[in-house]
Amino acid sequence: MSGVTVEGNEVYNSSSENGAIYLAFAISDIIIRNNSVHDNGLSTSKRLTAAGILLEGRVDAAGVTVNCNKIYNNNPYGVTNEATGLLDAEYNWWGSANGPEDPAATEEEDTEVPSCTDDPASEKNTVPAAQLGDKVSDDYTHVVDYCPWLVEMEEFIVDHAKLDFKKKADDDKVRVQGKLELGANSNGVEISEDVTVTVGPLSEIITMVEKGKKDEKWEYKRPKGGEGDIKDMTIDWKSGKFDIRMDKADLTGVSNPVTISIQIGDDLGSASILMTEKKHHWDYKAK
Ligand SMILES: [Ca+2]
Ligand SMILES: [Ca+2]
Ligand SMILES: [Ca+2]
Repeated sequence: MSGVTVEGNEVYNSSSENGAIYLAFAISDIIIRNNSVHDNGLSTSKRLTAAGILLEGRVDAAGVTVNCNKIYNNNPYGVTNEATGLLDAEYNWWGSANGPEDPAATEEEDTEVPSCTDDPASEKNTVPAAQLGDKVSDDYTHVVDYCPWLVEMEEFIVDHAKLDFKKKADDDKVRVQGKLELGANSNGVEISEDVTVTVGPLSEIITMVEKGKKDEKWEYKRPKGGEGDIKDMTIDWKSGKFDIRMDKADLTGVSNPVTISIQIGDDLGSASILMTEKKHHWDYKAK
């Protein structure tokens, strides 16, 4: 089962003796992204490091990526890499703004992260364990590269959302308006950073440009003839207001409540919105 993308799932309440998501045999080209893997109480009868996501020894760790997932409240481990080599587990939310717990310190330097180094094997999260998220099985030969991790925004509120289901294929429309504010732990945002916008099954990465004075307003406009669902998007940093418009979208498979999120670099704002279902559109207005 190589060449697989595991995306948009909620995985919880597993008591597997391996992993809630378990990768076995010599597989490669596996992308695990935008999933919520949480509250799994794994059995330790077979492995003391059973995990929310576990790579067994034969897997090609370099051929697996685990990014932009929420991995929290998994016991005993959030992510375990039993395979040799480096597992890319950057940009996940670990249930704490301080990142995951990295208990194995053998041969590692006592490096506090972030900022992240280019030597993930030697990184050690030295924040006290009580203030950290899920455990990672990161050691010197079975590396879990978890730095940088996602930091949740202080505020992410959706004021208004509308999904329009059109008859024509790939012509659905989306409008989302709301407010965001970076968290106290954030190291800020840069205009050059990737902005990942997710609305239900739709997810797109864009780069925005400054509009007006520096750090006041960011803007994205789809180029003429350009690809992608997002028609335009603005973030007004003075008021914190954001506005997203999509068209040419395919909302097939959308489920209610709808997850809406904006990720800028390592800063993540996310909300789950229960919408009112009408015949040809879904609506949400904050009270
Ligand atoms: Ca480490
Ligand atoms: Ca890294
Ligand atoms: Ca940042």
